[in-house]
Amino acid sequence: MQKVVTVQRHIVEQERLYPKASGDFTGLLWDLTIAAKTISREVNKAGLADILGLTGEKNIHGEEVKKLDAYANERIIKSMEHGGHLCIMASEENDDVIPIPEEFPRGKYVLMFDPLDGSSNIDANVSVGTIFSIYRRKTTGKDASVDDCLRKGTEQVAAGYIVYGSSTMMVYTTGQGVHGFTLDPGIGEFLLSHENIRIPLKGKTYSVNEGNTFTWDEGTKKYINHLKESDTVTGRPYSLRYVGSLVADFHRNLLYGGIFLYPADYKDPKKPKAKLRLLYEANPLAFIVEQAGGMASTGKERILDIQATGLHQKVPLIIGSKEDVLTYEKFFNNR
Ligand code: P6P
Repeated sequence: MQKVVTVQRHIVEQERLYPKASGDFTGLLWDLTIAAKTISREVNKAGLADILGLTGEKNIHGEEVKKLDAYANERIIKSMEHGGHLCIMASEENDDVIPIPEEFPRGKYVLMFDPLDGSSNIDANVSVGTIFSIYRRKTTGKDASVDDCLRKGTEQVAAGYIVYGSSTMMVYTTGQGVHGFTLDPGIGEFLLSHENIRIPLKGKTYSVNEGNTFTWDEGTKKYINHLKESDTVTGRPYSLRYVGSLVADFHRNLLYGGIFLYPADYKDPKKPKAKLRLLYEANPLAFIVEQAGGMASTGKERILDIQATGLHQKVPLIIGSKEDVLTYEKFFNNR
């Protein structure tokens, strides 16, 4: 019988790899799993409860905030702010950083997250997800600041996501490989189901919104056309798989191999416009994919090497199987 390993036990075992670990980090990840279970419960009954539909508010990106977005955001903040593990937080749903209230102890970690990515799909019961990224505090003194958030992705100490789909799965890395846990609703525990995930070197599917083709640069257009020509080895062109929910598209490519692309919009060649956010979408997924043997690039540079200059900074994201991303880079840079 396969050993039953809960995510809590796995985190403790991961902590033992760091002799100097204080347990602070373990507590932080544990608190995050509580928030994940609570959000999963609400997402799974969203169709029944009156939490579908819009709050009537818009977030910093001008996107309609759905009730479940707001609920997930609030849930994570309330679950994380009192544990004494964090010095500051940042969320896709909040314009500015989220300080730790005066009444709670501060810790040495920074948490940035997208509470419910892909939420425009919620009403259609399409998979959505939470994405998180964790750093050690950089500044000193009483209060942390936005400078603790504007980092390079290579400084992350952990990253992960929870995908609320046919089942709820939590996938995370602390730099010791990538591990997946499936929620057993019967016992309310995330159980190890995908130990040491490795992404295939080359995939057979690509994920991109082809409706944006007219906005792409020439290199991207040529790359996508290349994928549609029959492959000399398999004799088959790549298949298009696009959910329109980043976590769902990424998760499928992580397990099966493939490439996800959200290129910049080059309608104005002098001012290319990206959509996905660096700090709480591209960076955490880039950390995960590299730990699984894959690659994440803007087309020009490694995602994890980018020095963040804004909380909600956007970047082009090309992520997945290493050989596929390398081939994209050749087309994008006309090599
Ligand atoms: P488009 C969802 O709103 C999201 O941020 C990601 O989850 C997803 O990958 C992307 O936008 C989809 O964007 O322009 O194809 O609808």
